[in-house]
Amino acid sequence: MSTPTKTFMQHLFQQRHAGLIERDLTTLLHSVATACKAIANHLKNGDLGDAMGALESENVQGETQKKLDVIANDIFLERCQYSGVLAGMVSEEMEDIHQIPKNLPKGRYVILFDPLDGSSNIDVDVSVGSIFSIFELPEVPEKLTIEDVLRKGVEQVAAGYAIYGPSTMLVLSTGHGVNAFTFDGSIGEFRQTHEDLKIPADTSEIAINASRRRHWDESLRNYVDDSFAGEAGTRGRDFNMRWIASMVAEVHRIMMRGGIFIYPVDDKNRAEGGKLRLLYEASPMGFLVEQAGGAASTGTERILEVDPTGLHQRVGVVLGSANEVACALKVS
Ligand code: P6P
Repeated sequence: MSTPTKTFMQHLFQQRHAGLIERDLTTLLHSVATACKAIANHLKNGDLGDAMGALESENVQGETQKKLDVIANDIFLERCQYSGVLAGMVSEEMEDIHQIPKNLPKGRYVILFDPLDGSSNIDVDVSVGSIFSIFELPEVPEKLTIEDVLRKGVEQVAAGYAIYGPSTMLVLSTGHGVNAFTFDGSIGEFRQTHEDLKIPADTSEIAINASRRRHWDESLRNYVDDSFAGEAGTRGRDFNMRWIASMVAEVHRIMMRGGIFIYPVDDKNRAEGGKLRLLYEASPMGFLVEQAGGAASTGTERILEVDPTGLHQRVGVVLGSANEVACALKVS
């Protein structure tokens, strides 16, 4: 009989036994995996279930909430706050820090998450995902404060995402490389399918919303125009473009085969600081990309070195294949 692939939990147990991660982080990541399974279960029924469509409400970002945005957020809260290892939680869908209910034990970890990224794609059955970032505090706080959670990305102890696509996958780094797991419905567990993912340093695949070209800074326009000029242009080779409007799907493609993803600060979003959120989108994705040998910049600085100023702060994002990110920034 061939050796069965490790489950997600067996992978975590191995890292714990090797002294790479703490027991409580294993507990938290188990809760996260359970939340992702539950969200995947809601998504797979599509319009056959009762979770599709939009609500009247808007989230803290001023975006129309999908029913599944709220359902996914509630699942993350429910599954993770009982873990007994959290000091509190931060979500794209909630304005303020979610304090752990007084009747539940607390711990030294903080999780910041986007429960359902790319949810505008749900109604058209395009891949969406959940993104999470985890920090460890020096001690269990009486009450989790903003100062506790405004931490640089370099301080993350773990980050990952689930992608709900043709298969449901969980991609995780605890600071020791990046590993990927595919959900196996026959046992109800994620099983390891990719070990120590590495992003190729070069690519010819650019993910950018080209409809915003008129808002870009000149240097970015020059980089994209040079690249799209193809073999006859200064780059001397043809490039391809992708845009799924789901960051998790773009980053997953880059994790699997390389590429560059760009959502820059531009004239239209400059007042907000950009489009993508630092703490629960850019920072965890930047951590994963760097752990896989890629690069992750705001366009002006390393994402993981940004000193956060707010829970829902936005930044520019240029991440992926290291040599291509350098090329895009050099032109900048
Ligand atoms: P646009 C989804 O709403 C998201 O936050 C990212 O997942 C995605 O990359 C981006 O916004 C898409 O933005 O402006 O193309 O709709």
